[in-house]
Amino acid sequence: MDIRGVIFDLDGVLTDTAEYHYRAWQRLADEEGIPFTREDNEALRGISRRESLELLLRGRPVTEEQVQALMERKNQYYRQMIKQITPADLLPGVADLLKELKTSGIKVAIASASKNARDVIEQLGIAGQVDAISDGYSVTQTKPAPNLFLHAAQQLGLPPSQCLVVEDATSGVEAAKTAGMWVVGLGPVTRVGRADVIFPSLIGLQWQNILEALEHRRSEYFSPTTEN
Ligand code: B16
Ligand code: MG
Repeated sequence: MDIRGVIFDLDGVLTDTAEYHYRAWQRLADEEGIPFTREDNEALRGISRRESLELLLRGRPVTEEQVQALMERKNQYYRQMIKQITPADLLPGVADLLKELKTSGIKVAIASASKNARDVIEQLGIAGQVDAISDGYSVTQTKPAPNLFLHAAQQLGLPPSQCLVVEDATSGVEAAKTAGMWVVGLGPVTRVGRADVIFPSLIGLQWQNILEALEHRRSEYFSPTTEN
């Protein structure tokens, strides 16, 4: 195993904007009288704004003009909320891991489906710590298509097999696997179960811990299995 680059998802991995996306969709749904719960929001994690709206509408007939207006309104609510983001909103464990990756000579990218990713990254104060950013403007097909991660790897100048993705969403894990990359899933198994290794969060996690867990998993993949 020769991992040279780590590609982080943004929303839900580096900061908890996943909560803001949820609140913005919830407000829109409430205003439109559309039933929507925190549980329903799980299916929206990591997918694009347009696909999120389609899921929220559940087949309700809307014109393209209405789609545009609804997406714009949700985005305004979201942008209002992210104005308050500061470096203190980096999730626990992120700052230390970023420092450690830098000193270990590992390249770092952020690959987010969000068109607001660059603003969030600036406000978090980590723009100077990343080698590449791929966002909702970089590709036309976002997660679960592999394009965003492949775009990030290309910017880093690395083949997919030398990249590790850190994701919190089912769609993101799927995208990274399809891209042929190693994946660390953060959160419940029900959400990131297809990842190679799973941790509850980045709290207290060192680069060495991640590499050891991946090595362990790789040896399992290649060990002969016995069938009953
Ligand atoms: P925007 P990620 C994703 O970001 C979010 O998880 C998802 O909820 C959102 O709909 C998508 O970005 C698009 O975001 O509306 O800001 O363009 O998880 O890939 O960092
Ligand atoms: Mg995410």
